[in-house]
Amino acid sequence: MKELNFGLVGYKFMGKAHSNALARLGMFFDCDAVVNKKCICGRDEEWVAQAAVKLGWEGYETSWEKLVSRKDIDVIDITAPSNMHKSIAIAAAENGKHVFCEKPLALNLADAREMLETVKRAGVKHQIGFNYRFAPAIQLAKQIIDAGKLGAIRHVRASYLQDFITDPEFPLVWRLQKSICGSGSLGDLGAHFIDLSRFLVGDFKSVMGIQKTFIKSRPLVERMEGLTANARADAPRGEVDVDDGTVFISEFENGALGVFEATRFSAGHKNDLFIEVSGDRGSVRFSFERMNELQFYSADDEEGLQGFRLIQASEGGHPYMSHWWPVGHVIGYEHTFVHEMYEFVQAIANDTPTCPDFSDGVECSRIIEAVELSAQRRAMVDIAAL
Ligand code: SOE
Repeated sequence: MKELNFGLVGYKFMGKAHSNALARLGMFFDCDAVVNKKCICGRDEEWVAQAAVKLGWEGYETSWEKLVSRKDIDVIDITAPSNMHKSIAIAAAENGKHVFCEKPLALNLADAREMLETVKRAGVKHQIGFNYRFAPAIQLAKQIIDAGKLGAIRHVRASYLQDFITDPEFPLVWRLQKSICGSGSLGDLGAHFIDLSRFLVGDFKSVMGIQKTFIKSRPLVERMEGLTANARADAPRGEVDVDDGTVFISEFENGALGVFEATRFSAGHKNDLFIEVSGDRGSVRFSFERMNELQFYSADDEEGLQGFRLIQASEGGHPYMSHWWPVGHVIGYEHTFVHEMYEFVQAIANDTPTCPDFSDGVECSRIIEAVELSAQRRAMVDIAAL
């Protein structure tokens, strides 16, 4: 059987999620290629050496340039901060490696487009980490919509709410610095519901948004792990130059209307991704905090018995579930990463298209940039103009 040697760049939050996904793949899925966790890469030798052992990688590198040029590596998986995506992805593709890249694809639309052009020219497979597409309940929502059960789609409403930076003394982590992350709550959180909306409903036509930075300066960070971080008591402060919160409205190519909210200032909401799609014959509702469930309303149900029904979307032959536990044994956040990796590995092994690929990353960056532009101009922006 074909073997695929992976090289992973990054070993923190997303590095862990991807390492776990690759480790679970062979255990639970019958893939058409064997995945080898060949080499993990990070700048700090002490930390990356520890990560290699803990996350189960055969070896490590401290230079991504070296990693992407290694002959024994077939796939480069990028989980480093966003400002690293472009150089690594382009170098990887030019070295003939298939590329998986975390979202958002790049710091801006121009860079995202350059990445797409490069992977296409190189003829390598490319995929972007919109992991929430791979929750079985979202896949079920897609099946329901594609089967026409909602009728004509009229509305999308989505929000992604977190609260990890509400404390003004929370440090200036890389997610709050434009030169490293490109965009704040919109690019980090909004990217997910922009992608889900495109997946479920179709392309955006126009957008109009407002963005706000509530806390404009924060102490410089000493250490960060996942979404927690600390700063020294006497730490100097730096400027926050991305949005803490963004709201926007949109029109879709199919005529539907959208309402969206991304923020890290919604106290009490830890990782609350919500999306609802309404048509003239029904609605579907998904909340990540109850990710094994999908709510579905159908106007075709018998009169007097109509109402939202709660579907346990991790039963009944729902997408991906037959690979896991006996019926009724629910799954979690980390499984979405296993599912996306499964699709990526199968696409490489069988030379079939990947999805979502870098063109979906470009489309997402296009909408992010359109929302930013509209917030600056205080006006509606047509997506076609970008
Ligand atoms: C941080 O806000 C973050 O980890 C995002 O970067 C992820 O994409 C999201 O899934 C969870 O929150």
